[in-house]
Amino acid sequence: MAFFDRLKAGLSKTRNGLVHRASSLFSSPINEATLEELEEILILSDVGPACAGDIVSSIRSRQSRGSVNDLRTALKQEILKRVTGESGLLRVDTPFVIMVVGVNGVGKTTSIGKLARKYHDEGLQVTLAAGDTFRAAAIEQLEIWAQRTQAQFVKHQHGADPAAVAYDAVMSAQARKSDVVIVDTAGRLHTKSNLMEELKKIHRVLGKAMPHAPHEVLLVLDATTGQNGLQQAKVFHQAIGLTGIVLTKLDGSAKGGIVLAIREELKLPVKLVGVGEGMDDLQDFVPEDFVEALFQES
Ligand SMILES: Nc1nc2c(ncn2[C@@H]2O[C@H](COP(=O)(O)OP(=O)(O)OP(=O)(O)O)[C@@H](O)[C@H]2O)c(=O)[nH]1
Ligand SMILES: [Mg+2]
Repeated sequence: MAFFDRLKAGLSKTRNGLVHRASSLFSSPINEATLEELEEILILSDVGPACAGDIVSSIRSRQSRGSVNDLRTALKQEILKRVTGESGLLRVDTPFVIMVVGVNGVGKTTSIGKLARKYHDEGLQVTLAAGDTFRAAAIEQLEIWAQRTQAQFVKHQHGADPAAVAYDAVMSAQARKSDVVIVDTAGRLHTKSNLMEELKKIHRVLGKAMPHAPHEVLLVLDATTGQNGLQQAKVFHQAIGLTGIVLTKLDGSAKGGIVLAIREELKLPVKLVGVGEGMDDLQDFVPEDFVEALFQES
């Protein structure tokens, strides 16, 4: 299946909850009742109350200026306006160092595997760092991905200091002229301050291993958690300074509207989206494609 079709399939639940639910409004006259209903639908798809209110008031004022022809187009434009911006990861240095963080089970390791595969397909040499030294079998899980994607693999034993693993990975990547280093980390609750300190240390040590590293600090968010993910993101962002979001499990979620809330409330770009469990189910977040896929019928 082509990339766009995967995205479209992955967004089907969000499309049902948002665009399909709103479709009865598209053919009715635009008045206060219609706009109120639209606002409710937007809130239900997790764009966040502030953003929903903002979209509706923008359509209302455009309407009063006579610049709205149909509601469907106006909504599409308002959504696009709010997700436009950079997409994907821009490699700025060699090795390009990516640190991946997030709460338990959101899809960090899987996304790293998919990303390694993507870089491998582009002809780049990748080094994976087994920075989750905490969870049983986490090292082995990443090692399997390294084998599948022909990546170099750097590990210490279970229970070792993850910062040391991260440091070694950058050293090893420099020695072997790897293009990309991706550092896995253990899942952690943002409310556990000692675990957040550990992340700060990994971040600091990467900077010692190489100036400007890590170049990307990606927080993986599970789209099915919707608005709850925002609070996680705020705490991670405060602790280590995120550069972007990887939004996974969009395929299992009707809460894809969270993309808008992330942009509006956190001012962080969604850089990659996960739309399934397969190797090819991680894509650069392309705003125009996202909106097109969301609105495309059948
Ligand atoms: N449907 C779907 N499943 C996904 C996606 N991304 C990851 N998963 C699944 O989510 C589950 C957890 O993935 P992991 O990559 O192990 O998550 P993690 O964040 O590394 O977990 P911990 O290391 O335990 O914190 C796996 O079953 C993945 O296949 C996605 O985009 N869509
Ligand atoms: Mg993991």
